[in-house]
Amino acid sequence: MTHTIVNPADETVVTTVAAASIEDADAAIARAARAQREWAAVAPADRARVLRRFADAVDGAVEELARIEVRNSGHPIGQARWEAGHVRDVLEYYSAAPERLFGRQIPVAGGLDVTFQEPLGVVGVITPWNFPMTIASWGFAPALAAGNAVVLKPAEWTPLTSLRLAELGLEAGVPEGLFQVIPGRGSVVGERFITNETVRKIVFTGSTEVGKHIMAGCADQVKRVTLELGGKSANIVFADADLEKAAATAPYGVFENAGQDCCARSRILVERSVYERFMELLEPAVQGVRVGDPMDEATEMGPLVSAPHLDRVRSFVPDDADVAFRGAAPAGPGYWFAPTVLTPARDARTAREEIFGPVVSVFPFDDEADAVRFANASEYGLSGSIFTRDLSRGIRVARAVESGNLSVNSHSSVRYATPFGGFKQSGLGRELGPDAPLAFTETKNVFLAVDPATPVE
Ligand code: TAP
Repeated sequence: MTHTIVNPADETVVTTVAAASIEDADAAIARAARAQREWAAVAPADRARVLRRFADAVDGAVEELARIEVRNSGHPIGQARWEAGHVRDVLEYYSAAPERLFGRQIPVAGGLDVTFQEPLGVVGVITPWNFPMTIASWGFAPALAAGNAVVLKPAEWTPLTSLRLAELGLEAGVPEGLFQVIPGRGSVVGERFITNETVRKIVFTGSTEVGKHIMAGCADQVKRVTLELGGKSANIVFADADLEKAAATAPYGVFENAGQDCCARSRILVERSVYERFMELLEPAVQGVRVGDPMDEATEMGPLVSAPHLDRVRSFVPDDADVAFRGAAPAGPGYWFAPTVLTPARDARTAREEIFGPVVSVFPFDDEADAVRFANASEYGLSGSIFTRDLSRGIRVARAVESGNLSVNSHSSVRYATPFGGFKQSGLGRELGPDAPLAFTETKNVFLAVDPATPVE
């Protein structure tokens, strides 16, 4: 079986990719298990060296990877270059980990007690289509650094950069079989990661629905799992904020990657006393978002990833939707959807469900308590922003919002050196940051009995 890859900007066929069967997945997992045993025995400094060479190979291929992502996913070229550079940075960051996976020495009676961080074995990474290569690297880089092998199943729509990354790894000296990309259907290859006992952990990024299914399936073998799922994050703008800055940046907090971002601030909460003024400032900011050809260096937003996804996003904006204003989008072929600002009721479907497209809803709020209550009135809790000039309020609200990644007076979410993940149904566990390799290890405790010393006179 094959899968046809379509360029979302013009609907031309890019290539076809063979879809793996259950047997293919099993064979890859068996190869990974063999490679892992040898990798775990490689000296830490040598493992580190291989990862640094892998990072160098990615660095040399930033432009190539970016151009692949533009054709496969429709990402603007500037954004795609950032993504490829981020993969390099993630590899570089975790190349330090093999030599720093410290155990502990714990004082006990009768001997010496030490802990070891042992690799899990084979790790299955399942990625979504929205940020194919960056999210892949959050799984494979720390997993390899901790001594594991990785089998990676990319989303069917967007396998191309992951396939190229596996080739770059091999060219850089990653041992054969240690990092394999297995394109195929979620219901075939992804399911096999759940049922194959050699896979000891699944790192899944995707929808909450599939995440719950994977978690339930993993329970059968008590398989380890990390989940990065959906979001419906709030951007809270207080009356004392720099309103010009808040309005100018709000579109980029939600429309980046055409809103196909789990961290999209898709609910803007504005203090009632400045609501009208904020909307006046937001309109030109939304209309100023440059939507168009992803290969144009000036483009800020490209198309949606696929025709089915375009249909899904459209379903949230029917003809009678409360549209306040819209930006522009090209006509003609491609899966285009103009940035759209809605003013729905707080309990509307658009206010509650993740749209994963360039659609944002704006709501007035009365005071700090009301803002926090509404921000938290969601089953999700992934990210969010707070705009205020009051430092104490910024800290208070950041502590009160039930979310894994918050930023005050900016929309920053992802840095490879800081932990990333969700509260509530946005996920389980954390990726990135200094502790990520530990999530790919088991702690082993070893006690060595020491004969008591003969008393010295
Ligand atoms: P999903 O439909 O959940 O797909 C994600 C991945 O899971 C794909 O590779 C998919 O394969 C695979 N899959 C589907 N069914 C499976 C099964 N039964 N067993 C194992 N794997 C299976 O999500 P999506 O539509 O690609 O991505 C959008 C969602 O991801 C959004 O909800 C978004 O919020 C979330 N997301 C979250 C984050 C973080 S970090 N929290 C980051 C990005 C995206 P196929 O491609 O073959 O369907």
